[in-house]
Amino acid sequence: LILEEEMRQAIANEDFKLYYQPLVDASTGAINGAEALLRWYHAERGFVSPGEFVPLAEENHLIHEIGSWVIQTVCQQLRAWMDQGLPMFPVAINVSPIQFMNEELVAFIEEQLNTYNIPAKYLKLEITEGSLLRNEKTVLDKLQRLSNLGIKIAIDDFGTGFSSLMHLKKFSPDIIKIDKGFVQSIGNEQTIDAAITSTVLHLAQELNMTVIAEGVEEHVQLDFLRDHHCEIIQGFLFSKPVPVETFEQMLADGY
Ligand code: G
Ligand code: G
Ligand code: MN
Ligand code: NA
Repeated sequence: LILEEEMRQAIANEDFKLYYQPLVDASTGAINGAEALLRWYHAERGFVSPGEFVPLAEENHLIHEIGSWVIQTVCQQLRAWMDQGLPMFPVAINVSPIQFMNEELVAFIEEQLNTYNIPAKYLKLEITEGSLLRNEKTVLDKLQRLSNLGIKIAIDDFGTGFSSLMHLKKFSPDIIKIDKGFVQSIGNEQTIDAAITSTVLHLAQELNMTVIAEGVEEHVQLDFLRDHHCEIIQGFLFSKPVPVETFEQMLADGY
């Protein structure tokens, strides 16, 4: 059992790290973005998965503090890359539905962009359909303000939530991340998953939205996605989430 106190300690000790998973241009294989993912290294337990501690942090509301650390750390990292003169690309951050309850969220993000002098187009926010379920009006208002700043919004795990298509109508995201559950079944005789994937790709083209296919592990999936004009892919076929040093090495090696 992870205790709230341990999480507070981890924040204070900076035991949290961000890993980066490359996003790749489906046709060229070049890195054209990254998703920042939290990792917690615990002295006794080893790595604790965010799948385990994020739900707890949402319950005890430490997600506000952890989430702010993620936003600041990504802005700081983007600034370091810009200062190194690297060719730039957007980095995506996962934002919990609980963070949208915070009235300071939009102002905090804007402040961090200003502090590190980061163009808003380099920051993407990934929200889940769950974010759109509660206090709909205030969440939509925050998303609109973020969008007005020039920040791109992605719907994460698309298709696994409740009333996915209704959410597309109420809130037009820039990006749809089709859930890895659908993508992973392509090529494994799960014709319904392939049909859902191609339908989402077609729908997104009609609506002028970008699709990111996550969970791409096999060549047969990549081929299918290319054939259906998916532009961006993410998955173990290309790379797992890696520490920043490894990610920078991949960039330097010309991936
Ligand atoms: O990286 P991994 O596959 O272990 O992620 C498990 C879950 O934790 C995913 O749903 C992912 O979106 C979530 N997660 C990872 N990093 C963050 C983060 O910085 N903030 C939030 N809210 N969720 C995260
Ligand atoms: O919920 P969210 O989409 O934010 O979760 C992102 C997590 O998905 C990443 O942290 C990573 O651990 C996991 N992931 C990314 N690519 C793959 C993949 O190809 N296969 C599997 N099984 N998991 C993946
Ligand atoms: Mn995500
Ligand atoms: Na996802």
